[in-house]
Amino acid sequence: MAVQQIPTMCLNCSTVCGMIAKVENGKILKLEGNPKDPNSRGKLCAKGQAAINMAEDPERILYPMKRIGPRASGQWERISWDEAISMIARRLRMLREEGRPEELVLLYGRDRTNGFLERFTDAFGTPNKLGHRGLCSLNKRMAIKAAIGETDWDTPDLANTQYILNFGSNFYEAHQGHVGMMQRAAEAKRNGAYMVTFDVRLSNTAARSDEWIPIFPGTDGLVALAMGHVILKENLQDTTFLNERTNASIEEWRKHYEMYTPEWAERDSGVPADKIREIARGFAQAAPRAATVSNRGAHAHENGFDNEWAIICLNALVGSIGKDGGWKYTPGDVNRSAPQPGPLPPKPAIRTELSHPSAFTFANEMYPRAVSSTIFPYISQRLAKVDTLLSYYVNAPMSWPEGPALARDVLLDEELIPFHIVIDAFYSEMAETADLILPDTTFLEKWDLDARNSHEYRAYVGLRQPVIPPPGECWDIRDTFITLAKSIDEEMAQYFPFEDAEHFIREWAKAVPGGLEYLQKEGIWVDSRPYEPPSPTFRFHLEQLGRKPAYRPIHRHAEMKEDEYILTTFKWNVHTQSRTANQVWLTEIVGDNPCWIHPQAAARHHIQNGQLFTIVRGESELNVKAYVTEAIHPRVIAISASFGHWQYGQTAEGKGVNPNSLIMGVMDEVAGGQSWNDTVVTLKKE
Ligand SMILES: Nc1nc2c(c(=O)[nH]1)N[C@H]1C(S)=C(S)[C@@H](COP(=O)(O)OP(=O)(O)OC[C@H]3O[C@@H](n4cnc5c(=O)[nH]c(N)nc54)[C@H](O)[C@@H]3O)O[C@H]1N2
Ligand SMILES: Nc1nc2c(c(=O)[nH]1)N[C@H]1C(S)=C(S)[C@@H](COP(=O)(O)OP(=O)(O)OC[C@H]3O[C@@H](n4cnc5c(=O)[nH]c(N)nc54)[C@H](O)[C@@H]3O)O[C@H]1N2
Ligand code: SF4
Ligand SMILES: [Mo]
Repeated sequence: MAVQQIPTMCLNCSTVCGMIAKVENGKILKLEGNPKDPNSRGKLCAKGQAAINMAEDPERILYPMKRIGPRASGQWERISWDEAISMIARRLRMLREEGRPEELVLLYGRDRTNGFLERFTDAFGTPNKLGHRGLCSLNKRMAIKAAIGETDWDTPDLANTQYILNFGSNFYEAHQGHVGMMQRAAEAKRNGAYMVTFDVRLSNTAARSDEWIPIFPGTDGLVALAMGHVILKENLQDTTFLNERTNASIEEWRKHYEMYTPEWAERDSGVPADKIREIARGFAQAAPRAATVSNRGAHAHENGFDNEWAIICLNALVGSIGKDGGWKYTPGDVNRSAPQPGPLPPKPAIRTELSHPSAFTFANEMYPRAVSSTIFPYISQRLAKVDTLLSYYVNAPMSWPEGPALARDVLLDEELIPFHIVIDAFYSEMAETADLILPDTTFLEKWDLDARNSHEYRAYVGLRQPVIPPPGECWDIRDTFITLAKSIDEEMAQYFPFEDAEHFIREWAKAVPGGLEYLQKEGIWVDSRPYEPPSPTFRFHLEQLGRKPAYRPIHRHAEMKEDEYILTTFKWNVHTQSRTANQVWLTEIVGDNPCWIHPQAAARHHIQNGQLFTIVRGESELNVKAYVTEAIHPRVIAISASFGHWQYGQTAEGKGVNPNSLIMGVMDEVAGGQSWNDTVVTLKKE
């Protein structure tokens, strides 16, 4: 049989690059980029290419399994899908009949089913659909919402810019869409663009910048405010934009920035005042071809919302918002170009402490159901009542703050969580804690429509389709939910009038010219019309908060002693969250996560490169291997995500450490996003 070329979309991370699978006799020979993808333009990263390892993983879950020993004892019995579905349907029907649908809680990760999970929870009547958002980009999205009223990612026009001012984004390795961003930034640099990166580490993005500026954690917002101060002091602002396109006058802007002097910023951030002046001038002079890029380095802090908001304001100050080469916004939700097939269930009216935590009224109003890292602390404090936890594509014991301790303890407690269903493709640390495991297809065996915010500023829709048949009895998640909904009751079934996943996608794809046939052949449909950019009034003053972006110092940092350090965490270019550690080709490139430590700190504690030492935070301790390097701020130590699995398969097991045992669950009090980069620790050498 000839080699088939089947287009699909990668999901080895949530950048979702267009992909072409070369398949022969049901076996993938190679995965390549799809040149029709407007963002990735035919390129895949190493993780995309290694996804063959994921599909062919010999340790995949192949059948539904029921627990027969205590939780996490690893004792399972294979059952049939019929038995699994009727067991779940019985339990869920009971919750609905007894009028407590909210006791079904869905927890999910970076799944990209684009609305289908919500269809199920809405139809069921539970508002408790909690995702990764609170761990991930919540502070950033809330700031974008504050500034321009939208919640998706910003899409700076990197290809046409002259100045890239990067606060804590590692977009040569991670961000959301590095394959597209890196290409455009490299193009801009070839055309003479200047690039400055603030990062506590010399990331690969910092290394490819004209300047790397090591900054003290959590002070990016202060530096941005000080840059604004310089721009206004030296009259470098776009007065027309400020007066006509923002909800404050130039006088109000000036008044607000008056106190944020570069000298103050230098004291807290360690960035010299003159350097702040120089960058502010360079950025303003390049405007409107000047844009900020920012991500978790700037906003995954307890003051992250304000940091991000202050950074976005720099673009308003120089009038680069919506301009070619400036800071732009495009919606990334595929449902905007291709609405889901109906009938759609109504949104549940009920609110719970999980769906709308009362400590986060502003977040609930701006971005409902996005604060999610509350789930384990709230369940353990009995602020939330759960009967059934349904987990999909998420590995909380690995990836959540205090995951190996708090999340795992809660998951093992049958009183707190009486019934736990895990839908996974692998025996993860989450699956380990389940009562029932349902085998999912990997993304190379499943259906979806997907898209991201477009770097070409044109709407597009891509198809994810099975390129190989699923092994064993793995089911596409849509088949699982369609079958389940029909088994629960008539009322639920009415919102799932589809025979199977393929039928659903065929209906959905009718929203695209040429429908499913076109997408199956080309992989991606690109709208020929350029995207109409929104031009909302830029909000510098936010009514709901009654204030403008501010600097909120992090007290636990201000009070740090000399022998204390800030533990930070980051992502490798060749790994994704908790999902790639069992992919052999990737672990051959990076198969460990030693702790980055500056030579000054290492010398102080008599730690040598490659030696073991202990990181201590309260009662928690973690033994790590030192990677002594000048490529990190002297007051910071850094451990990457993705390692330290105790399940997940033989390749993953025993590799590296999990920093989340040390990282506490602390949220930005305004926006509710987890502060990943603020944990204060001490070091111990035996
Ligand atoms: N230390 C540290 N921790 C972090 C971060 C960090 O930078 N450092 N980043 C945070 C961020 S930004 C995020 S978004 C979260 C994400 O954290 P996770 O919840 O880990 O993210 P996901 O990658 O969505 O979920 C991965 C899990 O889904 C399961 N899985 C993998 N493939 C499949 C599949 O084909 N089907 C199904 N059903 N399941 C599958 C596996 O159990 C895998 O472990 O992590 C956060 N945690
Ligand atoms: N390769 C890869 N790509 C991914 C993912 C992945 O797991 N792997 N996950 C995807 C997801 S879910 C997300 S949310 C994005 C995240 O994308 P990014 O936010 O770009 O990545 P991170 O590594 O979380 O954090 C970025 C940088 O912040 C730095 N940093 C820490 N503290 C500070 C600080 O106080 N100030 C500054 N300026 N920098 C600081 C870290 O050293 C790190 O280099 O990536 C997405 N893409
Ligand atoms: S960035 Fe890499 S892993 Fe992520 S979707 Fe694109 S090719 Fe796949
Ligand atoms: Mo994320």
